[in-house]
Amino acid sequence: EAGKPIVISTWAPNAKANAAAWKVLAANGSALDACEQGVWVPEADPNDTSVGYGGYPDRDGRVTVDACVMDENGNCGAVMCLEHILHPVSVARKVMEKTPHVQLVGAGALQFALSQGFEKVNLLTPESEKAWKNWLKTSKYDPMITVEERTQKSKKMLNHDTIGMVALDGKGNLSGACSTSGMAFKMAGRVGDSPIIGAGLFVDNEVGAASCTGVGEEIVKICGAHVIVEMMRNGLSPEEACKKACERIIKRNGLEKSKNLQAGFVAVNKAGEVGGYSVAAGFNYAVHDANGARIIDAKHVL
Ligand code: SD4
Repeated sequence: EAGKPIVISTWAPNAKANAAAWKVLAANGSALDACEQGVWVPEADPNDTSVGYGGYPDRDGRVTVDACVMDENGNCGAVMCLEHILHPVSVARKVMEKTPHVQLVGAGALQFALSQGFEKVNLLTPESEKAWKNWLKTSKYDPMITVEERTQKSKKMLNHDTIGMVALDGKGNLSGACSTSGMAFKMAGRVGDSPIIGAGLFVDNEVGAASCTGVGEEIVKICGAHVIVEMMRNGLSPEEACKKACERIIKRNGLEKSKNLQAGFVAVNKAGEVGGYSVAAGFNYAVHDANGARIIDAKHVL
């Protein structure tokens, strides 16, 4: 059947994550396993400064990570503001599978991870520490630097490459995962959309799945991923649904303020159709299916 299996992720560099996910899907593995193993790739990549190892720290110099998973039965798990763990997505999965809870944060999340055999590691690379020390000179929090045009100006890709991945497997089941180190130089304790079920990720096995990237505060305010799945339920295509979510963000903020923010969404439906959309120019996404891998420049509202 065309369109199945298929995986879609936020941002072009996550084509590498899709390739890992595709291996699982092509071997008739589950969408959940595919998404977990796909997300491992940027989590371990020191050059991805928005996810896991090598992620930019908060303003106090601590790398804190957020991740979640959701499966075809509507089960979900999340960790927030977790330190010292290389694969937060897998801790999120353990929260889903081994605890009566959905979300664990901070010290409790770390305690749980260690109890499950995860190793304590240092996620701050010398490069990210250097970027932080450089940032300290001005200490100006700038969540606006999220699109490639603007990052070219500043010559630094600050809040880029968070992974939101959703997949449809060979059995026709949907799952997803999302992982990030959050906005660079955020306040200590800050959590964005990425580990929030309904905001950074949502899966409904009857309809579709969605995930996203961008200024998390804006995505939380519209329940981004959930609203996209509900709009697909009402008949919109993945691309149309992602566009509507962008329009909601713009409507809330007004045109002027919206020009300074970015949010990018990706979605897949039960038929294996995929799509994405962003508020501003500069967002792209990666797709992998039986026809191979491709990068798509998302349409944007502004
Ligand atoms: C957050 N949505 O923590 C994330 C940031 C992000 O690429 O997507 N960066 O708000």
